[in-house]
Amino acid sequence: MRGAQARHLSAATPPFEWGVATSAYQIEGGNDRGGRGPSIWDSWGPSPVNSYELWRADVQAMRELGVKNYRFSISWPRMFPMGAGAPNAEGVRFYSTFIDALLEAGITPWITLYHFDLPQALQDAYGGWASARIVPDYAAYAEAAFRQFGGRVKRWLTFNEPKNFCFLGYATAVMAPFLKDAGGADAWHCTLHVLQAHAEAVARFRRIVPGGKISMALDSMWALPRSSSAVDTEAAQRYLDFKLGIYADPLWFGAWPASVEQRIAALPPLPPALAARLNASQPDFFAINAYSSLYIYDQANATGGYGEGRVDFSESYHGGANNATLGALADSDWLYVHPDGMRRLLAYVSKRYSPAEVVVSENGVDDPGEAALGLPDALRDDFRTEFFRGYVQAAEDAVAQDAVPLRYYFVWSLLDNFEWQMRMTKRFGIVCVKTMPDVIACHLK
Ligand code: GBH
Repeated sequence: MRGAQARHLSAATPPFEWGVATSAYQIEGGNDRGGRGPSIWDSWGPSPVNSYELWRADVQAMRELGVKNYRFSISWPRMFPMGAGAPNAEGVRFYSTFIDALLEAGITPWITLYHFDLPQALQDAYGGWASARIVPDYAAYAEAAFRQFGGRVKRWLTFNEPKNFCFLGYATAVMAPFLKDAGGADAWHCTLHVLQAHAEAVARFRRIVPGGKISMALDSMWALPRSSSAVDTEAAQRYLDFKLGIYADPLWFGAWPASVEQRIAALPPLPPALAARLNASQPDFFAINAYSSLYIYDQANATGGYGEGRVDFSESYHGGANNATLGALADSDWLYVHPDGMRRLLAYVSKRYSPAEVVVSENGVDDPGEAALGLPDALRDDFRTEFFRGYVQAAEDAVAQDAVPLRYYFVWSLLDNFEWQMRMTKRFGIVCVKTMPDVIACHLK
């Protein structure tokens, strides 16, 4: 446990409940255990974190932290090794036992159904999220999870950050399945299929889990116009449309953002039946992963389509001199410490979408240079403590001054974990995980 951090968290008495978050692929390990099938991330590298065996220690860490909510994800290939067909009884049992342990510890489980780890079989069979064939397979998986766990688990997220797995996975080859498509058609189709799969899942959820609450965890940086000019201000709004609105607008308004519709030739139309369905069953809360901000300026001569990271006809100063004025740079090169950006993002989503509840489904930081530190230096958490001091204050201000109905705030992450394409080089845990030579939670030593 990182002592200073734990004290800070438990000392705060904010007007919202605390939670901590993780995802299956990032912490479970055990890729070949318990009948799990391969996922699209397996070949990039297995997570050396071993919650598949050490989950009792995770529950114990949460008890010590005093958090009352845990957001974790189910591994689709652990539930359905081939993605579809018969569920894997051992996988079902693993999550069922874990849920019971959480409830016994007084911790409310929040399940994310899809946090990037597609069964490899479905990528191989039809190209994963680029194909409409994913929709019934996802719906069957979701239905099985609702039936197995919905009696005990009332808070659900259908997806985590679809923009990242659609665009980084199917256009720019940064994340699995590492496909490149300069035209971007597959990423836009992925986006449509995510919305369709979400609608199918929510329809089942309403029948199977009455009284449950469901949403989708979206993410965006907060967009600051580089200047106060009208074109830069509009460019910043376009950034939000393209990063957040492409999911949030269909979910809450049943329509693509107009700025996107006008600019993206590859954008599939939103079928009227889907729009009607989304309208009829809006999310029960707005879930937002909020980390950082960036400066945006208008890119007058952008030509269109998804290319060179310029999906939005604007360009950021990502990692550039301007962004440095936001605040300190964390270990990840995109994460500048900028609490005010989270406050503005929270105010923006509550004003634009008027949700009954807002949930910060992820917020956290990696400590500069930490992966290279040995114990006990890695346990000194001054940077992270300062980060949370600022962001918690920003969240409190959003509630008190901007009337944001923020009810839950999840820290990313409970544990150091496998940070996707960065593997173990970035450490977001408020509980340290020692990975060499043995995987063991540091505080257990
Ligand atoms: C979340 O991703 C994930 O849900 C989680 O799994 C991950 O471990 C955690 O945060 C920490 O990274 O190109 O300028 O838009 C957030 C990942 C970070 C991915 C920002 C896109 C790109 C910045 N996102 N990143 S930018």
